[in-house]
Amino acid sequence: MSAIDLGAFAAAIIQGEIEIIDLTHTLAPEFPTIVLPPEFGQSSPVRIETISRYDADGPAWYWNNITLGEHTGTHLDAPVHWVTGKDLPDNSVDTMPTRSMIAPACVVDCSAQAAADADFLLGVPALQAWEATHGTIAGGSWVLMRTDWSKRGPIAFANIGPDGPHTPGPDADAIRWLVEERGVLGFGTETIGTDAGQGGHFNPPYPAHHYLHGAGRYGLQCLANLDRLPPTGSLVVAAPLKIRRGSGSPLRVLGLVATR
Ligand code: 23J
Ligand code: MN
Repeated sequence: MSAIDLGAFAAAIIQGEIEIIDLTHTLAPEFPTIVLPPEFGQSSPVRIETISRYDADGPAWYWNNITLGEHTGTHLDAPVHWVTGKDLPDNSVDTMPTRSMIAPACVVDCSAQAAADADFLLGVPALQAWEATHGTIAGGSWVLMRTDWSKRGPIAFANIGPDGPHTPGPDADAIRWLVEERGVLGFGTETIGTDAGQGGHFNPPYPAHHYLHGAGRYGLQCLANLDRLPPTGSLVVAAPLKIRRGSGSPLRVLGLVATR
């Protein structure tokens, strides 16, 4: 008998004392895929093609072939995704330490600011204000930026203007501070990237990708239901597909929340 009581943990799940919240969007062709400036390569959208459905191609079975970009739907970014993380050890989804696949989460509610300004940027002062209320962000935590972006329809979700996408995200100082001063495991958003829509114009370009992955940390994008997580105290389960040398992966993300 171990001193750590996993039986009590399992019983709490069975009895509904720990709620398991699905932080994942349904993988489907309708869900927006990131669009980069036209001079760059583009992600495949999601395709789901039926092989058979209890028909001549398979009288008793239903199955599909799927086509996915690594960065489609709710997905994880590994350090190798960015040039700053290209030479780090264990930097792809297949070598991600399993220890990093379950971690506590700090949820920063930016929903009001994002509703007022699609280009809202989360900065260090707002993170320090969050800490004054909820306590210091612990090393090894996910920091999840709640914007309620997941509640938008596809057009408003992508929010593409003539000058590119307009979606909220962290500023460069905030991400560097979370990585260097707080030692976070990663940063998660409800939007299509860990960076703001206009993040390609920041210094450095795409600062969340730059700093997170350069330090061996992770990103989560297109999260859902962050409004159902408390600011502190939840656990996030995020285990990517084991794609050989994969830069990222769609995945099921779960939030565990104690109900008493
Ligand atoms: C490639 C280039 C730039 C960006 C991205 C991918 C993502 O947002 C992603 O899904 O990692 S910003
Ligand atoms: Mn990605």
